[in-house]
Amino acid sequence: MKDSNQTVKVSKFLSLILRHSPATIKLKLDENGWADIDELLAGAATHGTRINRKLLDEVVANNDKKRFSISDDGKRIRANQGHSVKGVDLELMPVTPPQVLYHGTASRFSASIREKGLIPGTRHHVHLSADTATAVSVGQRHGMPVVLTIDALALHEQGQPFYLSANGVWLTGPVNKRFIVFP
Ligand code: HQG
Repeated sequence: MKDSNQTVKVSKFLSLILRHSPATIKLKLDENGWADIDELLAGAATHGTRINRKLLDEVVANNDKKRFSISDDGKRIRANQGHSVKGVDLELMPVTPPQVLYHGTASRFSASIREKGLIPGTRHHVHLSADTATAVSVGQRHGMPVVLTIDALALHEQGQPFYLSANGVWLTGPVNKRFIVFP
C-alpha cells in the first residue's frame, strides 16, 4: 500500500497536467483530452516528478473521485472533468438532469452569485452534484460552505444542455440566477 500522501501528490500533479497545464511538462493532449502515458511519465521525470507505471495505475484505480480514465488499450490517460485547458472536447453526451442538483460554494461568493448567477470561471463548465454532501465538501475548498439548489430540470427545459462526466459529476454552462435557490 502506497503512502496516501504520495498518491494525493500524484493525483494533484495529474490534475494540474491533464486539466490545466500540460505545457508545464511539454505534453500534448489530443482533441479529446487524452495524453500518451509514456510521454506523460517521461515529461514528469524531466520536471522532477518521478512516477512509474505501477504507481500511476494505483492512483487511477484508487482515486477517491475517479478523476482519471485510462484508454482501453492501456496507452493513454485523461481527466474525466474539471478542465480549463483550451481545445479539449470530452465528447460528453447530453443527459436530462434530475429535478434538482446542488452546487457547493463559499459564503464569500454568495453576493456575487446572487447578482450574476453561476459562471464557469476558468473551467469549461459549472460543476454540480446530485447530493448535498458532495456539494458541502466542494464548497469547503473555498471557505465557509454554502449549498445552492439548482432547478436543473427547469433550466434544461429552457434548452440548456447538461452532461454527466465518467466519474458522476454533473456539468453545465452558466446558471442564470433565476434557477438558483439560496439557503
Ligand atoms: C464560484 C473539484 C463569484 C463557484 C470539485 C466556485 C468540483 C462564483 C468558484 C470541481 C460565481 C470556482 C469544480 C460568481 C461561480 N461569482 N463566484 N458569479 N460563479 N463562482 O474550483 O465548482 O477535487 O473552479 O461557486 O469536486 O468549486 O478537483 O469550481 O466556488 O467538481 O476533482 O467560483 O473541482 O474537483 O471554483 O469545483 P472552481 P468548483 P476535484
